[in-house]
Amino acid sequence: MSRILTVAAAQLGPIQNAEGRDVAVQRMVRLMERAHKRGVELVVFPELALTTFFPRHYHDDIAVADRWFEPAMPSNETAPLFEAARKYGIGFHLGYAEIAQEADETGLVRKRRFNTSVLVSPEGDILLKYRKVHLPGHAAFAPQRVVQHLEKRYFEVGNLGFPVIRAPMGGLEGINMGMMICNDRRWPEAWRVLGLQSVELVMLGYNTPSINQEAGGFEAHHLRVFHSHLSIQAGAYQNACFAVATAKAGIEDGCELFGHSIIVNPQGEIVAMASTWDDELITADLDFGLCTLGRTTIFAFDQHRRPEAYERITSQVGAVDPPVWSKNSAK
Ligand code: CDT
Repeated sequence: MSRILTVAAAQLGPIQNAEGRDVAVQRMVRLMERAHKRGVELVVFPELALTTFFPRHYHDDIAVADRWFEPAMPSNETAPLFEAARKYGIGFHLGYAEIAQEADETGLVRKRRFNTSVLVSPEGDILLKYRKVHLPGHAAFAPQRVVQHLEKRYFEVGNLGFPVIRAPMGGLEGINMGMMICNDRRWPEAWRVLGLQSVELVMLGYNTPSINQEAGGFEAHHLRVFHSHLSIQAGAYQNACFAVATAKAGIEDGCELFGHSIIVNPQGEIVAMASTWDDELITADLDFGLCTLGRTTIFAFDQHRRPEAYERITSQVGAVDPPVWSKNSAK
C-alpha cells in the first residue's frame, strides 16, 4: 500500500525588527489556512520564524536579546499556530529561539539559549524537538563586517543530537521524521546521523544571506543558492529520504535573504521550488515508497558502510596535514 503525505514548505517573506510576533503568527496562520485548502497535511516553517533574524544585531548585554526568545512553547503569542493545527488537522514544523531553565553539563541549572525547532502534531502535541548543532558566525562584534552573524553569541550548541521520531502524520500510521536547522544542511555528518535512524523526511528551515560576508575571496552571487540546494539534494539522495527546506526570504532589516525554498525527493531531485521572496506555499505529494530503492541498494547502510574506516569523523574536529611523500617513505 502506498504511503503518501502532502507537505508544504511555507516560506516567509521578511520579518522586520520592529514587527511583533503577532504579525508573523498571523501570516503563518494564513499560510496554514491556504495549506489546508490545498490538502496539505504537514507544513514546514523556517528557522527563527517568529522574529527577524536577530543574530545580525549586536547587543553588549545578551539579556537585552531575550525579547527575541520564547520561554515557553506554546505561549499566548504562539497559541494561534497550535489552534490552527487543530482546526485544519495539519502538523507543523516551527523554528524559534528558545530560552530554557535547564542544567548544563556541570549540573548547574541556569538560563540557556538555543536555536530550536519543534515538530507539532495536528492535535497540538510536540512530537520532537531539535536544537541547532552547527552554529555559524562569531561570538564577538566583528567591526569588519557590514552585517553581523552572532549565532555563536546568542546560542549554545544544541544538546539533543539529531533525533528522529516515528509518528503518525496526515493519513499515515508512522513516518520517520527528523530535523536540522540552516547551517546543519551543509554538514554531511548531520544527514548521516539522521540516515542511520532510517529517517524518511528531513525538515529544515533557513535564513541565509545572499551575500557571504565571510568570503575570504570572490564568491559569485549565484553560488549561494547553488551550494544550499547542492547540500540538501546530496543529503536527501545519500540518505534516501525526502527533504523539505524552507527559507525566510527577502530584505529583512536591510539584509537580503535568498529564499529558494525547495522540496527534494530521495533521488535528490527538486520537486518544488519557491519563486518569490515573499510568503509563499510550495507543496508536494511525498510517496515514501520512493525511499526504498536507495536504502535497499546503493545506500543499504548495513551492507556497505565501513565505520572502521571513518574513525576520524568522530575523533577529530579540524583537518590535519597529510604525511609528506618522499622516495624513502614510499611503499
Ligand atoms: N542561519 C544560518 O545558519 N545561516 C548560515 C549562513 C552562513 S554565513 C555566516 C547558512 O549556512 O546558511
